[in-house]
Amino acid sequence: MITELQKIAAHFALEGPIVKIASLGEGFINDTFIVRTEGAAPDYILQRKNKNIFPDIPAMMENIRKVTDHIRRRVVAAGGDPWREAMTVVPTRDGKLCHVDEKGEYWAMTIFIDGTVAYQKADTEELARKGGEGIGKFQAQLADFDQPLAETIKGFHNIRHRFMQWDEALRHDAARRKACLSEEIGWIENRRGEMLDFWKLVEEGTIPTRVTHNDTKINNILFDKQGEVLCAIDLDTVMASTSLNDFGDAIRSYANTGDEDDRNLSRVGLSLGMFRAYTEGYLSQRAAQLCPTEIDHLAFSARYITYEQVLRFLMDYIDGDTYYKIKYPDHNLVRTHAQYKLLQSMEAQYDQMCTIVRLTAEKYRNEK
Ligand code: GN1
Ligand code: MG
Repeated sequence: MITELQKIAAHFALEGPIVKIASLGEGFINDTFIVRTEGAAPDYILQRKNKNIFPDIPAMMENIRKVTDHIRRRVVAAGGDPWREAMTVVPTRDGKLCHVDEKGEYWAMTIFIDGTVAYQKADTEELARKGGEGIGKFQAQLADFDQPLAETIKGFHNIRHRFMQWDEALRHDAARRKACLSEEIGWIENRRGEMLDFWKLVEEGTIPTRVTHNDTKINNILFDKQGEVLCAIDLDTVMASTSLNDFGDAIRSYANTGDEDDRNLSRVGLSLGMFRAYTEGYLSQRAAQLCPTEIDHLAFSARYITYEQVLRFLMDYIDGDTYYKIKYPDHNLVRTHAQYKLLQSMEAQYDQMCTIVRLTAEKYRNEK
């Protein structure tokens, strides 16, 4: 396997000879490796991109290149370190953004940023605040980005599209699991209307479409050893969407007192302290740029994305676990229950969440 990986890595424009390649991380979607090189040359991240999930990987890499180039220019203009505060895509020796191997698998490479820390979970409010600043900064750096971006995954955070997939999944009932899931299916159906009402605001343009990361959980932010944000990573899903989705997805991950797949539901819930901290960090960067309708729906976006995640995990369970990697047979169902518990906790604390957003937005707007 290693020699095969070395052969693949050698297709890219590396600056030094390879010393070692090792597997890295546990993403649900791609396979990730670190390529260590000799001497002063940087190390690299090599990824086999999941072609079942991303139908057009060259277009996805083109998105990533455009966005990271733009961020790099902004970092340089602000006097920052472009090698640490921006991702750098490494092309193949013949100038392509990905390499296709004999088996038809797609590989891509970026420069590995060393001396960094990534967190699976935000343990402190300070960290949540920094993470909010990180995504706020990412969006702010891209506020003047005006190039077209490919839609990497069709309808990714578009609940109307998700309902089409959902209805189809229920019709097929591929794994014959539907009969035992009437309660869980009810959780989805009961909220269909309110989720579509929110999405209509995006469809009609009342909520604007901007450049978004679309997977803003905490482990997609790199911090330096001092705890300062360096940059957002895992840009596979960079697309045009509503900024609110990035906020909501972050809250789903940062403010959960338990794990995404916690079996112990009593651990799962929304921490208002973490919500406040993330909101503070995020709005410190974005309050002046977001329109009033966006601010008004910020708290709802956390419910929207968490609901969507309940739907996606449950739909994958119904489909027979074809999308997310699972570690045990009912992993997707456990994830569904844990995310639903989080959603309920958000619903119960929704008024407080709205108040926090309103007061924080006022504070940062008045500071401007
Ligand atoms: C997937 O692979 P990872 O952990 O970066 C998924 C996200 C989900 C997340 C759930 C392309 O992200 O949308 O929120 O799992 N990414 C894709 O943890 O579907
Ligand atoms: Mg991801």
